[in-house]
Amino acid sequence: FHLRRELGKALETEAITVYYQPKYRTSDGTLSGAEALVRWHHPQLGLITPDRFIPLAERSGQIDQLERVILDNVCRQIRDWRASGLTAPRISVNLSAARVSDPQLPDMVQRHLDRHGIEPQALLLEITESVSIKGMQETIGTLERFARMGIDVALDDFGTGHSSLSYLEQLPIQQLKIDRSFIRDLGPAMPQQAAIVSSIVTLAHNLGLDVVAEGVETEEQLHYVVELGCDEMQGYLFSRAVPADRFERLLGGMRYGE
Ligand code: G
Ligand code: G
Ligand code: MN
Ligand code: NA
Repeated sequence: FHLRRELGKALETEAITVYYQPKYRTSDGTLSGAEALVRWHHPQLGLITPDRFIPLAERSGQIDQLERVILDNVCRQIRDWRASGLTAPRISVNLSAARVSDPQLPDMVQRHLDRHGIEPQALLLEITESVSIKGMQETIGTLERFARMGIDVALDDFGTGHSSLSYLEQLPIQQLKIDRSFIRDLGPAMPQQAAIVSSIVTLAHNLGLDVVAEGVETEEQLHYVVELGCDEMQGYLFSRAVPADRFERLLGGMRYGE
């Protein structure tokens, strides 16, 4: 298979779909949002995960089109949920690091919101720490546009990049997602790990940012992220990313564990 050509075909059809992974408030276990995670259903190859095709799309120049398809999918889904009487929580959409410095991006997002009659606050955008230093001024400009539009931005995978602290100070963002590698090792055997997470939470809160713990897989990790003051949490302990029709079942106001 020529994956690039196959992706081109997929972008013209219904083969690209979006799964949703729920996020919960640590304070009361209620649903706070969901992260949109793209999936590609190939007729012969089966389910292809984004680690395989996002980098490909970035190299091949198909990322713009892929991003439009994902945003259209998410905005349409929010509209459909509302039409059937469901209240969708805020949906986080990942933006490719390669695209964040693009000055056209805010207009593209606004067009999708308008097309489906969705207000900007229904979305949250996730950017990764690997946004290039080279495009830093452009990135700041783009994020300021999003802020004026009323769309919050999260810094994803926090702690894995190289310039975390200078980014935090410069980027106009509202949320910080602690990378799952920090959550994985939380436990009595590794008190240093709790110290690191605790420091990140304090730093973020002092900067006025909300903190999301990613990759919570065990009850013990859950205990730690609550104790350490994270505001929201997400991970396999609660749910993997699931198709929209399965995510819908969570929209009735249920708490984790109920
Ligand atoms: O969904 P999964 O856990 O397999 O995601 C693997 C990687 O692909 C993660 O780094 C995730 O951020 C990225 N990814 C998933 N969905 C999207 C998307 O819609 N856009 C972008 N740019 N990246 C995504
Ligand atoms: O890079 P980003 O943080 O957007 O990546 C999200 C990825 O993390 C998705 O591939 C998603 O499936 C994965 N993920 C979500 N929760 C967990 C978890 O609890 N454990 C692990 N190992 N991966 C997770
Ligand atoms: Mn993410
Ligand atoms: Na992440």
